[in-house]
Amino acid sequence: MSGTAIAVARFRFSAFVHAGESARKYRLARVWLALKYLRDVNSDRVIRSVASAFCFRCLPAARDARLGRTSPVCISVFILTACAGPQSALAPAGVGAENLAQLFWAMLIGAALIWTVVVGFAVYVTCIKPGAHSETTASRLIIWGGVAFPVIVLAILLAYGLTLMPGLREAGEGLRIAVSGELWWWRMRYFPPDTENPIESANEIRLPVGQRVEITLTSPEVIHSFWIPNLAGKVDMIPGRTNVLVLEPTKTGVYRGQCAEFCGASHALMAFSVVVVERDEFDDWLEKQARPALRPRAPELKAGRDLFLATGCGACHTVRGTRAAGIIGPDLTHVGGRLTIGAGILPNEIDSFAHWIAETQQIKPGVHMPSFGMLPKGEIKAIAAYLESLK
Ligand code: HEC
Ligand SMILES: [Cu+2]
Repeated sequence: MSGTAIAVARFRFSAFVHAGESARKYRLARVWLALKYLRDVNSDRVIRSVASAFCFRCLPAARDARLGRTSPVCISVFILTACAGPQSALAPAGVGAENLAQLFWAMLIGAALIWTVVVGFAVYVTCIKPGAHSETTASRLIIWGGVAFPVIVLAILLAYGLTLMPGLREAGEGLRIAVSGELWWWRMRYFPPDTENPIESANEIRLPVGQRVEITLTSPEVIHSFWIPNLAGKVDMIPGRTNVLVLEPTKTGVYRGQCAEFCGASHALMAFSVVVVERDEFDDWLEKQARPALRPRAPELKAGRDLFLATGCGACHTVRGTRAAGIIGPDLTHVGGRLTIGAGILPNEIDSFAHWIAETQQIKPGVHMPSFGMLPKGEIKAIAAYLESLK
C-alpha cells in the first residue's frame, strides 16, 4: 500500500469518525479499512479479488447492522484465502513443500485436539466439579497427562518427521543448478548433464516440472537462506560450505522465492521468480540461454549497446557476445527475458530499467552498483531499451 493510499484511507476514516457516526458504523469503518488494507498489501491477484468481493459484501451487510455476525466470517474466510498464492508453503507445488504442508496440517490438527482436551479439563475442574481431588488422582494426572502423554506424542511426531526426511535428500536426475547468494541478488549457474560449461543467469530460476533438480547453495560473503515456499523448505547458504537441496516441482506455474536470513541493508529486497514449465519448454529455454546475446538491429538499440559498453557497465556485467565480461553483478545476456529485474523487485519494462540505472541506490540501498543518474535521460533510455531487448 503506497503512502498516499494510507493517507487517503486515514483521512476517510477520520472523516467518518468526526461526522459523528454511531459506534456500530465506527466499527464497520474499521473492519472495512482493515480488509481494504489487507487487500492492498497482498500483491496476489486472486487474493485481491476475493478480498474485494468480501469488502463489498461486508459493507452493505454491515450497514444492515448485522456486522457483529458478518465480520468474523469475512475475516476468517479472508485469512484462509491468504494461504494460497505464489509464495505460500500451504499451497504446495513441489514434493518437499507437499511433505511439509502435510506435517503442518497434522501438527495443527493434533495441537487443536490437545488444546481442546486441556481446556476441557480446566473447565471441568473449575466449573463442573470444583473442589479438592485426592492425591492419587493428582499424581496419576501428572504422570499420565504430564509425562507419558507428551513423551508418546513427541516420539510419534519425531518418527513421522524422520520418515519424511529421506525423500528431501534423494539425488537429482541430471540437471544441477548452482545458486550463489550475493549482496543482494542471486547468481544461478545451470549445469546440464552433457555440457562442461555452465550457463549463467541471475535472479530467476527455471525448472522442468516433474524432474528432480539438484540445487547447490553457497555464498561468497554472508549467510543467506534460499527459500521457495511453494516448492520446498528453506536451506541456508553459508560461506565456505555447499549445501544441497533437491527440488521436484509437481505443478507448472510462477512462484516466488525470497532470502529468508537477514543478510544486510537490502535483505528484504532479495527475491527471485521461479518459473516451472514443461520439460520441452525448459530444454528450449536452456538452449536459448546458452547462446550469446541477440545482436541489436534497430539503430536506437545499437546506440544503447554502444552506450552500455562505453559507460563502464561491462566492468561488472557480462553480456555474452560483446566485450562486457564483468562478474561483480548479474549476467545480463538475457536479462530482458526475465520476469523481473533487481532481484524480484521491479517489473521487466524499459521504464524499470531506466529507473534502476538512474536511481539504483535509492531503489536498493547499499548494492554494489553506483547510481548512474548523472547520465543524460536520453542515454539512460537508450541503454534501458537495449537491455530490455535482450530476450
Ligand atoms: C560496480 C559494479 C557495477 C557497475 C559499474 C554497474 N553495475 Fe549493474 N549491477 C551491479 C550489481 C552488484 C547488481 C545487483 C544488484 C542487486 O540486485 O542487488 C547490478 C544489477 C543490475 C541490473 C539488474 C539485473 C537483474 O538481473 O535484475 C541491471 C539491469 C544493471 N545492473 C544495469 C547496469 C547498467 C546499465 C550499468 C551501466 C550504466 C551498470 N549496471 C553498472 C553492479 C554494477
Ligand atoms: Cu540474503
